[in-house]
Amino acid sequence: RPNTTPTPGRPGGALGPCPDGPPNLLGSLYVEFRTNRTLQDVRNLVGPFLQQGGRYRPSSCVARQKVAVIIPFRNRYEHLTHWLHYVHPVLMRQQLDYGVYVINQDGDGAFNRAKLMNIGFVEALIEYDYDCFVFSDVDLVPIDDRNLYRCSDHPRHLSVAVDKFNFILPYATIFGGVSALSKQQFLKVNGFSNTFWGWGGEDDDMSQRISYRRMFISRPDSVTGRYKMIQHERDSHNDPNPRRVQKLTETYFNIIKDGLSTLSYTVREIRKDLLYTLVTVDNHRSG
Ligand code: UDH
Ligand code: NGS
Repeated sequence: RPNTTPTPGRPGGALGPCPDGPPNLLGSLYVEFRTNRTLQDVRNLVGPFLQQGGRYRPSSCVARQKVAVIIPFRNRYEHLTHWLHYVHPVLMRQQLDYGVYVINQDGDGAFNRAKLMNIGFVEALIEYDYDCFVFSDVDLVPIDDRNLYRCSDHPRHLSVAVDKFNFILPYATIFGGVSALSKQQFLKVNGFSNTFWGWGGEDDDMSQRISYRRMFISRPDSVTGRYKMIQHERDSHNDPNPRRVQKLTETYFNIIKDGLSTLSYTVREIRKDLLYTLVTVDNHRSG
């Protein structure tokens, strides 16, 4: 019988590939946000397994994918602390070779979630040869670790059953919250639009880019795809964008002229915490 288990001690010292199904998953998880947590608490808990910048790779096998987790961010450290506390251990159990990139919008101009995610894609690739990109809101924590943070044959929507929507997908084409695209898939759609300032629509624009480029949205089932959202009020400088619905009628014509190909920004600072890489950027409102 062929030996299919990955063996650390292969001839020449080379590690075997990790199994397709990670063996140490727990399934459904208990998650709560009442406990006060500090970044130092989380460093003490998961830090010993990480490299600076929130980097990890399994020690016993070669990960199947190199995954950059990109979080669009401004002024949400309390949420980030919960996220790091819960999600690092999940990603470790999933045996990913991964890094966490928090893309922090500098200043108090209108927030631009999608542009920050484009910036995360570019900045992560400068650092390492990632082949998969998971884009995650900072307030969404998976409550089932079988929801693998990796890429598939088609762009994948991971946050399909969120508690705030009573664990039901609100509409069929939704692509917000947490999503995963391979490098190839992301390049094929020219990334996200850079021109959605304020709340709403940027994820629907991506959903349309995906279908215009003849791809589909793949999803886990609604048990595996469960999430808890950290409750919060609307942030300042992120009011609903009054142009968002009109803009969605223009996606088809804008794919090639608005996205990675036209991305313009200035990196203000890159700081390595043990738990994440913080990239603070000026995202050029005129761009
Ligand atoms: N984000 C920040 N800082 C901001 C705005 C947004 O970090 O100031 C990021 C963060 O990752 C967040 C994501 O962008 O998870 C999406 O923004 P959001 O949480 O504002 O979007 P959501 O649709 O909430 O979750 C909209 C406001 C709902 C108000 C409900 C009041 N009861
Ligand atoms: C849609 C928004 C999306 C948003 C989704 C869920 O209406 O950007 O609601 O939002 N599209 C438009 O506004 C065009 S949520 O309830 O999670 O805040 O992701």
